[in-house]
Amino acid sequence: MEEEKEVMEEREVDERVVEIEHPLPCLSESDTQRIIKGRDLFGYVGIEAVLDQMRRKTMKAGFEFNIMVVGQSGLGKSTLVNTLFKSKVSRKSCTPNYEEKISKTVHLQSVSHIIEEKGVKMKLTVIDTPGFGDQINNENCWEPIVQYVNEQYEKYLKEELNVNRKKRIPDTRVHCCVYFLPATGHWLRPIDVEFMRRLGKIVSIVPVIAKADTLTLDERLEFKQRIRQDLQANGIRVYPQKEYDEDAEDRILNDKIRENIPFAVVGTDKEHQVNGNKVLGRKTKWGIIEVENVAHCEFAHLRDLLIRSHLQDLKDVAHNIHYETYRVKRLNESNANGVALSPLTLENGTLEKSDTESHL
Ligand SMILES: Nc1nc2c(ncn2[C@@H]2O[C@H](COP(=O)(O)OP(=O)(O)OP(=O)(O)O)[C@@H](O)[C@H]2O)c(=O)[nH]1
Ligand SMILES: [Mg+2]
Repeated sequence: MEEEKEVMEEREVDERVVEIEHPLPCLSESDTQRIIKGRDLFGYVGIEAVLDQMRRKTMKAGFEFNIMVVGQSGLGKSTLVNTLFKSKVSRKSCTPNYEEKISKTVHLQSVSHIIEEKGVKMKLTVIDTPGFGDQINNENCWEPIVQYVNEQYEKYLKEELNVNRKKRIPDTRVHCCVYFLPATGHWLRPIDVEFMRRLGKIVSIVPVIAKADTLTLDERLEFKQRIRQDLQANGIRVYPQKEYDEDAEDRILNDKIRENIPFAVVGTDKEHQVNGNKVLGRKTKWGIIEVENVAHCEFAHLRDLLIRSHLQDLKDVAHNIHYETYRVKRLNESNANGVALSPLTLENGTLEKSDTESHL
């Protein structure tokens, strides 16, 4: 009897859980009138168990996450990625020899690692962009990056168009591009504006202020404000974009993130003892900057956005918005030309051709 009572109580709790309060986004208007709510069911059905099924499937298959880092040499890109994933997923820079230094152009390097935590496997690919913005003349230095992003969309599209499609198409598309702004305390430079204006149309960009420990709190606040103004004035789209908020709840959450962007971050690969606890930090003459302490810097906000709260959304936006825009454009092009898929050119995927002229 006792047991039965417990089961009954459990069911009552479950019923409240399965109750559908809002119409599901995938249901049409007429469907919504036929929703049978939890309290109208004769008993426990078990629909919610689908979440466990999804979880088991994802755990078995694992998932891919591809993150690109862009910014001048020495801004702490590799250090930050290593701090984000608490592992050595990106090699820190070693001083290049003179030859390498003068012949430097932007060339992309991607490195993949499998990271496993509590049975969940993630194939993380870090795409580094050494050489970006390091030249005296940085004209068109974003071109190899635009090309790389589009090439990955093209690869995916070709796989999708195959008659015999793979069960799972390997996903090399860039899910997120973290753009490193030097902590100058001034405003966006022309190269920042040009890069983000172009790339913001084809990929999710998350701008960050690098090495924020070099700014005072007032300087940081002012710099952040100025950058937000510059982003708006130049029509630059950064993640999370307002137009892709799915509902009011999303909007409230994302508005908070938008008010706080760009995150002023500090990276490190060292642990230090603070009050008997090990913390990730940078030791200075004046004390330890605790990287994950929100009172010290905004690294934790960035980590939460990229990994803990929006990782799946970044992948969804890459697939449903950016890849979709590319796919439609390419298929329209080939329909107009009457060929299967015309060769990929640099302009493919960038929305406005006039954009190719440089303002640097
Ligand atoms: N003060 C400060 N120094 C940092 C920070 N992050 C990294 N550094 C240091 O800056 C130097 C360069 O860091 P990297 O992570 O190699 O920089 P990178 O942007 O990957 O450089 P490249 O690979 O050459 O493009 C290293 O000595 C780091 O220890 C930070 O947040 N604050
Ligand atoms: Mg590096």
